[in-house]
Amino acid sequence: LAFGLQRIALENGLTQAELFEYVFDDTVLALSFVLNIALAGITILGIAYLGRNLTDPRAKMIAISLMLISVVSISSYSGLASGLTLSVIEMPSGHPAEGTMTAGEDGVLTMWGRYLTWTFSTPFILIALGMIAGSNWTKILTTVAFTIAMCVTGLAAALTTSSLVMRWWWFVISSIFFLVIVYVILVDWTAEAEATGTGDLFNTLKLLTVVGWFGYPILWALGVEGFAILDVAITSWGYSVLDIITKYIVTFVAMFYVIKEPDAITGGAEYGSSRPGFA
Ligand code: RET
Repeated sequence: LAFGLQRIALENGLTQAELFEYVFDDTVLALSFVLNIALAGITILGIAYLGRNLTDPRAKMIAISLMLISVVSISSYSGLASGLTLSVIEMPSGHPAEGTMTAGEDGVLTMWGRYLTWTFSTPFILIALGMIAGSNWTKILTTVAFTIAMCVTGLAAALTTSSLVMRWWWFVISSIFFLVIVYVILVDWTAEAEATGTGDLFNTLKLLTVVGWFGYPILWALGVEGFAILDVAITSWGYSVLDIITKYIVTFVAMFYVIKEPDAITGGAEYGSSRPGFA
């Protein structure tokens, strides 16, 4: 994978400096990156401040998981803004964006760094959610494995240039993995949160997460990678707005609750409580 990405990064006609310049020539596009760098930074500092008095190990683990979402995010958006994780990629024959030119090169601007870094950020969202629901590690790690699989196959969909059918085939596989996660959240974790006593908080987080996460494949399909109905800057803003909902808003909603009621999120004994006998 690393070699493949390196080849893509090096072999497209544009240099990193040209990509950097291209992004910052388009103020609207550049702002979609810069805003998220700022919000991720504020979120990291906010969690450090809000969580400074936490003592319960489970509550601390949730806070750290929430912080790591933004740690990955600030790196991800820095990669995009610097041009490091962007490429101009030629679409296969039959694709609606076939023959598009970007900065004098054949191809469309592909932000493949997004799909790559979701691999590292989405697991922390699911760890935090699963722990808030009071779930067990089998289920939490199942969703972690499936989100990694979803993001890597999503990356494959974006980078496949050989055939239009194969691009959409990757999209289908990725979507099936996504549905496994949605199932665990809506069925298992909803019931577990009820039993653990975090049902109210979990329902809010569930709504933000499930609705927000469905936005990503929809945007992929409507954007330049899919049917090319939306242009690059709009697609990028779409992802940036979804990220604000699924990362920073989810983080602060969860964090305020965790510091207010650390006892409530410790869960029952059979749900992996950090306090033996607490049910
Ligand atoms: C792709 C395209 C292939 C099909 C599916 C997708 C889903 C992506 C999702 C991303 C969520 C990202 C988050 C990032 C926050 O850091 C890869 C777009 C199903 C659900 C929450």
